Amino acid sequence: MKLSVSARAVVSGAVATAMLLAGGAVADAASTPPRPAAAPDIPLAGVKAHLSQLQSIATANGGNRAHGRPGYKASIDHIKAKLDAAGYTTTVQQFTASGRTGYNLIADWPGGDANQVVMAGSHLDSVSSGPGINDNGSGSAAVLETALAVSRAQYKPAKHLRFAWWGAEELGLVGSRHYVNRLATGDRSRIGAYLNFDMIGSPNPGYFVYDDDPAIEKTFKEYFSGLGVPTEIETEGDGRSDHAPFKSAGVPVGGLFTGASRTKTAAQAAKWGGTAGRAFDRCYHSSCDTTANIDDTALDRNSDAVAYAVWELSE
Ligand code: DTR
Ligand code: CA
Ligand code: ZN
Ligand code: ZN
Repeated sequence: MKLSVSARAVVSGAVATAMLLAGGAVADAASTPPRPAAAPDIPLAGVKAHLSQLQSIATANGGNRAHGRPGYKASIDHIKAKLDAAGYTTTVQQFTASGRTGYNLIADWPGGDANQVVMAGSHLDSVSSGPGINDNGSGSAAVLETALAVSRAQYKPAKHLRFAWWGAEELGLVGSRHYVNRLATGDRSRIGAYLNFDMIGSPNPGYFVYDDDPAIEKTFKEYFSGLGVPTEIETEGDGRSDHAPFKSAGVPVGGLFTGASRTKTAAQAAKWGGTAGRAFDRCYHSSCDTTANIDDTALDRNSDAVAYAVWELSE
């Protein structure tokens, strides 16, 4: 999906070309500084390939990717290998929850100002009752494909980029809280933004933006208004995902969500399509949260919005 920013870049490029063809001088570089590279269009096929791999991991490991189960560690190993091959510096952070070892995966993109860190994260664990493809393969896959797009573009943002996949969210935000609690005070204050993606491909989707840090919220809203897609403020569960520990520590947070067990209203179906009177995700925390439980359009739009925000907030 094309963005207003890239559209502007195309227009200004066309104007510069026209001026050159006409023999006129190109506008003074000091008065028209070049815009930083626009965010790429994240390929839906890439995001869906990650979801298929997470589904296969669950299927091979008793049908889930839950904390303390083999499918969780296999998910971590799988994502880590892709990030390592793409040039990330990865760290696996261990913790204990309910008597079992849990893991967070942190991936730093080398470069950028270490005093200004932009983070994007998603929980990678499922509940034990299913493979967790919308909750939260969707966020995990979109964040992974955005990280890989950073590498493909060899993006050199002014700020430092860090991506994270959290363990044991389903046990009560255990992994993300562990990470935040372990950060030195100085490192905490260096994180200028934490973006959270938990359930962004719901089969009967809504387009919800967290009503939190104003600059982050504005960035997401700007992306969706460029697509002509109306958004609503997320109200299904303030503080029910991994942004909460960051917010409590004073880090500016934001994120996206397409809805869980709450029912889509007639007004919401009128503006977004889908089925009124039905849950946004009827397979929430169930065995049917498989690769069939994804709306491709919602997953594509939200994945593109992840990349848009990462690019816009880090330049
Ligand atoms: N934390 C989720 C589900 C969830 C419910 N409401 C919200 C709002 C924003 C993000 C996520 C959620 C889970 O993992 O079950
Ligand atoms: Ca896309
Ligand atoms: Zn969940
Ligand atoms: Zn979740």
